[in-house]
Amino acid sequence: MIRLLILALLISSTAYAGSSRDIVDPSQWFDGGDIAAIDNATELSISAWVIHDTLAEDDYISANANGVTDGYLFLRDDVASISGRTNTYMIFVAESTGTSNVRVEGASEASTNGVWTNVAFAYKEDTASTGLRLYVNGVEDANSPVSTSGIVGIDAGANVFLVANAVNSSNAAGLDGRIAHVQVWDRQITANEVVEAMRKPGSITKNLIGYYPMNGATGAGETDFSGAGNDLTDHGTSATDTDGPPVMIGGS
Ligand SMILES: [Ca+2]
Ligand SMILES: [Ca+2]
Ligand SMILES: [Ca+2]
Repeated sequence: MIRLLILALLISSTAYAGSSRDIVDPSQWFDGGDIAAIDNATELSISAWVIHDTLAEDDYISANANGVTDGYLFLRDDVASISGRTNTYMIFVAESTGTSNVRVEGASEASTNGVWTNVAFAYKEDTASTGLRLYVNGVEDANSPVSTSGIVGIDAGANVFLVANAVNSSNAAGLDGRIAHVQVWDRQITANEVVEAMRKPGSITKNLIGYYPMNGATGAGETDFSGAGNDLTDHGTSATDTDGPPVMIGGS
């Protein structure tokens, strides 16, 4: 009985990695520089845990874009521009070689405030039916997937990889809330991998080109734990928060 109790305590003590960055827009965000692996990606996936402090505005999770003409934008969208659905997530991809773009606008009320939520997209260029997928808390959105046929290349040129912002300058569409365990792959990860990466960040290592627990000190940037060396630079002075999402880290 005592042995079981100790085991339970050990498991519970390792099951929650309590840290995140508490970000206030418009003046706090991160950039990872101009990453060739993203510009040249034919496939790309990103997973992040987020909390939104307000539902009154957009909150960018990540972007590497030249406006709306090249690259990708990944955000909490207060009102989706085509469907009109509200309080949702959106992944938008615009090809670099032409003028086509594709998006998934999620279901209304997919995004709530004050609750840890895992959001992920998985993209593969020029792929009929299944080229772009959106997941919320490990479940594919009802409006996903969509075709990426004819979409080739996402190179946004010298524009940098951003976390918690849409552009590399002060922006109210940046994230107002908390963010943790941002993971980036230059591969379209599978539905099972989305769930695995949500529960055990850092565990899906194939093609992982950025992993940011977001547990760094205020002002110190964020180390890339993927091994690819794509560290993030701090903009503003977002606070370190001891609250983190319900994930398992390390040997648990
Ligand atoms: Ca373009
Ligand atoms: Ca770039
Ligand atoms: Ca915002």
